[in-house]
Amino acid sequence: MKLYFHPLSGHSHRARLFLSLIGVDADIVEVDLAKGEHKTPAFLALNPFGQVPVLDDNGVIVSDSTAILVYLAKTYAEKSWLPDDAIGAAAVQRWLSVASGQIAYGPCAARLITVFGAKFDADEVIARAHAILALIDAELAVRQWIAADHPTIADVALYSYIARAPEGNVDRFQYHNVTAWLARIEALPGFYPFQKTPVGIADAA
Ligand SMILES: N[C@@H](CCC(=O)N[C@@H](CS)C(=O)NCC(=O)O)C(=O)O
Repeated sequence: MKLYFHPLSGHSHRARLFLSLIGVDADIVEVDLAKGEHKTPAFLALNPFGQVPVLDDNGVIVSDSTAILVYLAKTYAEKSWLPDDAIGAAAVQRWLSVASGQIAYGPCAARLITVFGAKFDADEVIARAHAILALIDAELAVRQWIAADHPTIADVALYSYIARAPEGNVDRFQYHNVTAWLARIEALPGFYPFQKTPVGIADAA
């Protein structure tokens, strides 16, 4: 199995974190985004969207971080990571949508400004980040994990960009339930950290 990956990509980190949590080995293939390797014909043949991450499981090609989490959960993980029943699966999907929506347009976008020089309106994306963090903080006031009474791929999908939100000048330290939940994820056996970048506000949790 191969994971096409970039070390500063939170989308890539989600996939790598889950592989590690479920104890599945993969060859990590670093894609040089700065050199445009993700837009070469060879890479576009793997993922026409020209983005990392991409998983190649012995010829089964899966792109998109949350699709990769679903594929890995269904193929290699205990069912608890992605429950089969309608209510449990819908609860997880609810938060995978947030990972691809409000998180991508909030804390992920804020970090793209400071880490990759993206030309977004910082005030706008930081405000979006606070809106979704406040909502998640309220959800976590009444339970330990975001989509169930145990960890699921929804927690994995949300983790990376929330953990590194301060790099995008998003002060997440006021969200105490979020801080406790991040620590619970970091305490899971097999946790794999997301590389830090020395930008944004100090990591003073
Ligand atoms: N929806 C995709 C988004 C992936 C994504 O935005 N990847 C970024 C790196 S974090 C990328 O490859 N950007 C290069 C580009 O879009 O040209 C996913 O969840 O995997």
